[in-house]
Amino acid sequence: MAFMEGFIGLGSNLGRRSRYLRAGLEGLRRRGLEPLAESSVWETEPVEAPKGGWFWNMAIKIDDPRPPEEILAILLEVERDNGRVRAEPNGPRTLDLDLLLLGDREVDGPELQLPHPRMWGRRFVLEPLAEIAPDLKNPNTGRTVDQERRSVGGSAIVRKLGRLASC
Ligand code: PH2
Ligand code: MG
Ligand code: MG
Repeated sequence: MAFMEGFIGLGSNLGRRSRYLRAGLEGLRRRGLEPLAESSVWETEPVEAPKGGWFWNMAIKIDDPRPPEEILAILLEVERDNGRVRAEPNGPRTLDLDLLLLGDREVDGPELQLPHPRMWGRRFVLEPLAEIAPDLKNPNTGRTVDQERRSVGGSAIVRKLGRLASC
């Protein structure tokens, strides 16, 4: 199995957000998903998640030979280890780990879609991702992450906080 570069979006809007992001990265590392690049942390207004507080979002790059379903299983396990409870759609969460892209893999299943179908319209995904992968292409439009970031609509507020280590 060839190694494939992939990107994971992290989010937290419940409890000590810095703690959950740190614990999430540590959980991924322990399972061999080493973050090869790490964006800043961004504080972001909730989008279609009316019940919770503001999010901390970030993105990381990985390079891994495992199939997407196996990577997804790891993400769900690390979420569960960090107290994630799925009580309702888009409810408040200690830790959300979303596989955004994995090489050129296209997946359209009930549990996993790649590229992540909603990522291109979300500033809370594109701002952090553009820090670590500005030239990556959206296969649907041929536009880069940075171009998509600059033209993404919506008025959701995002604010760059800095590196997780200093948050
Ligand atoms: N995640 C969602 C829904 N809404 N809003 C922000 N700001 N950040 C998120 O990570 C987020 C969201 C579904 O996972
Ligand atoms: Mg999500
Ligand atoms: Mg998720």
